[in-house]
Amino acid sequence: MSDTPRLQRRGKPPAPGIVHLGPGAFFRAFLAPWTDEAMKLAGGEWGIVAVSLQSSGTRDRLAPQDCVYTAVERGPGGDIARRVDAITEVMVAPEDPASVIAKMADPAIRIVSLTITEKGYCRDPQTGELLQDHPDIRHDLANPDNPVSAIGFIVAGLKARRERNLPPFTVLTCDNLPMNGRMARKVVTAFANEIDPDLAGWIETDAAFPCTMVDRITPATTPPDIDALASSAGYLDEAAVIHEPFRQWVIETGFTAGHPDWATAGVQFVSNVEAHELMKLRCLNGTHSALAYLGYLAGHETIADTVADPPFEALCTELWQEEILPTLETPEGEDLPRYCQSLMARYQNPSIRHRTWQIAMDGSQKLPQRILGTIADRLAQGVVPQGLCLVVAGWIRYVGGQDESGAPIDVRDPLADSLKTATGTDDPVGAVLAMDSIFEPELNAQRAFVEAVRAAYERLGRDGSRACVAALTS
Ligand code: CS2
Repeated sequence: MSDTPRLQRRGKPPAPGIVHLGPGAFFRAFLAPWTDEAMKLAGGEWGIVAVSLQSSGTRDRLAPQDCVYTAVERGPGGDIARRVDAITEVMVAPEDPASVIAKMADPAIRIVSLTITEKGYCRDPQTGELLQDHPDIRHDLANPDNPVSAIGFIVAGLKARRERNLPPFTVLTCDNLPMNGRMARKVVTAFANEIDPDLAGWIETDAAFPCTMVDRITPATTPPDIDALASSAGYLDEAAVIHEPFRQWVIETGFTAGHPDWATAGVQFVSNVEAHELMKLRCLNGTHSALAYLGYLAGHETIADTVADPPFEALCTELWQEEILPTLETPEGEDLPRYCQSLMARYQNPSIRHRTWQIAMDGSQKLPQRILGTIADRLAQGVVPQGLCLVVAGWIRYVGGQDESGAPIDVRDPLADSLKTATGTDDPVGAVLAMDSIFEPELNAQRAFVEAVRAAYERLGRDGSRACVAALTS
């Protein structure tokens, strides 16, 4: 494809209004196209300055094409490619942190949005408290004007705005965490309090952290995806992203200084997003993680492959009907059984190759909100949710680092080392469940839960994942 011309911008880029931290594939398949559409439909100066907190890869791919790229919607019937013009610039924070802070303190910037994944918040996954001894947080508390973490940058940007008598920007988190805005407010304020309690007070009273529910399945882009786009579109786009047709974004109202007219492009604004978030985290992300661990162990590469195997399709139905839906309130405008049916259709989309390995990453950060809260609620209703206990056992097998054929698993998780050590002891289940940054002590104190996970772990070792799933759903 070396002679294919590179994608180029037509016309002028929009004026910036947003700084976005974490410009990975999900951002490029979701927030950026949605903002692009809102500007194209309703106007407004909401161009996005994208900031990579770690590597220069995204900048190196986007800069040679004027920050324009293609979002490819991949439905069962084929692809629809759309150009996204909303990104104005990509900055690489470690190369020049002061310029990133200066950009956040620019009066034109009214929103700082985030897709930094669960672990980017440097919080205890179970309590939500800021991890003061996280290496990045320790670094940033000692060097607040030269930060490395998203939290350090947000506080430095807010501090610079306060010094310039500017209103704070709105912090808009778009990560899959329950009450993600409240959680971001908590870690940002805790950090600010360590360096300047007055600043923390100003953030507490004046800044806005709306909660959001975000949803669009976005598998990692592969080199064949880039080649296929080059053949069909006639240009090379190294920053292209692939996504499913479905998307849903529910945002709480209350921004400090306005926002793009996202509603024109189909975003829902509500006064409280909690019921939507729980529905999505428990129904979608909960079964996604279930399919990721149990599917991977059974040798399935993608979600579509996994649900094409009948016991795994039945597993989802069982989890939704018997274990998850009884813990949920119906959010306004939703129908839970219909929502779950539509999830199954999305998982079955054969054109989306969403790898079980990709979803299995960072389980220590994901399990509490996807699986463990549901288990706790179901136990409180007097029922031991055997399916979700099997998922926890599957995850413990997975982080043990060996699949059912004896091959090593490339486990990616901030707690991978501790998990590996725990699974190597005489009592792997007991040792993992004792990790109190993941498991609430109240949950561990419930004998029925511990016994169910232990029994499922034994069965998985003896019979294998597929047989365990088949036995559960027969
Ligand atoms: C997935 C999510 O990778 C994962 O953990 O469960 O990224 C999922 O695809 C999105 O939340 C869908 O909106």
